[in-house]
Amino acid sequence: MDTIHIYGLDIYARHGVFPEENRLGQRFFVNAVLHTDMSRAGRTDDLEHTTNYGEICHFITDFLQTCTFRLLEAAAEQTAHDILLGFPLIQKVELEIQKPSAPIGLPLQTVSVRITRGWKRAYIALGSNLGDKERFLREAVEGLNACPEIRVKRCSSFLTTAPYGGVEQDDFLNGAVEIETLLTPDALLDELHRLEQAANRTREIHWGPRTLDLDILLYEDEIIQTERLTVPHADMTNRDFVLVPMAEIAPHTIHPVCRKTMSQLLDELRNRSC
Ligand code: A4P
Ligand code: MG
Repeated sequence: MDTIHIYGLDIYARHGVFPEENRLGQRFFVNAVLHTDMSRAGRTDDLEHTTNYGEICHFITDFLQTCTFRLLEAAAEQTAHDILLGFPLIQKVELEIQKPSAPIGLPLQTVSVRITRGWKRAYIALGSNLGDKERFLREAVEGLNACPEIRVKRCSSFLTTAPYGGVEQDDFLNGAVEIETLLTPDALLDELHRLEQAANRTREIHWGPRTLDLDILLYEDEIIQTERLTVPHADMTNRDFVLVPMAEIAPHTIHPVCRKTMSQLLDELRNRSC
């Protein structure tokens, strides 16, 4: 991806763990690399289609002068987060904050922290088999999009599916969405649980009826195995109600464990069940 580079933005601010640093302030220098697609701006010569680096410099300066952080880590994290939220064309930011006058009692040229943050692509499965199923799915998509740290990019058609998993219950309405998010997988799961609760979801029977079920199918090409989270979703390759909507919105996306595309996985599942 194309990049805009900012070097040595000179900012007088008050970050540090010592009270004198917060009172007196000192100089900080910021370097930033902004990842953004510049081809449209390149073709049209129109500032509308790119991110104005002057605005970004003012934004970083205002932000670091308005807030006071103890740690450079926090200053960098919050600045990167707010750049990504405030400038929608920027997909990824590399940010370095240098503190050349850090009071460590020794001469040093500079000390700095450098972080890389960006929008991550993830896929969420949607399911409902209680009440007004379509409304629950629609509101879930709207609820995801209403979270500032989530952007819904694509939504599959909703399909009616027979219950899977041996519990006798009503048919499901299923779908899948592609999102971009600034949330970590863990924080994304919290957000999905919040939306499930907003739909009055109760957890009574495992695999039983529910107003809304939101599962993380994929998060970039990460493989995650913790107590709370298995990604890719452990059973997705056996479920046509997952693979059909995934093959619709992301046919070429590769499952990071099987190394096969969603279309291939759906074909294989269909051949298995013949
Ligand atoms: N968890 C682990 N990995 C994940 C992940 N990738 N995404 C943990 C979301 N959650 C994940 O889930 C239990 C716990 O799984 C979570 O607290 C989380 O820490 P839950 O939603 O509370 O319980 P559940 O939904 O009863 O269990 P589970 O395993 O999520 O069930 P599934 O797999 O969602 O299956 N038939 C059809 N046709 N359509 C359906 O949508 N859904 C189910 C439920 C059964 N049959 C179905 C359908
Ligand atoms: Mg679930």
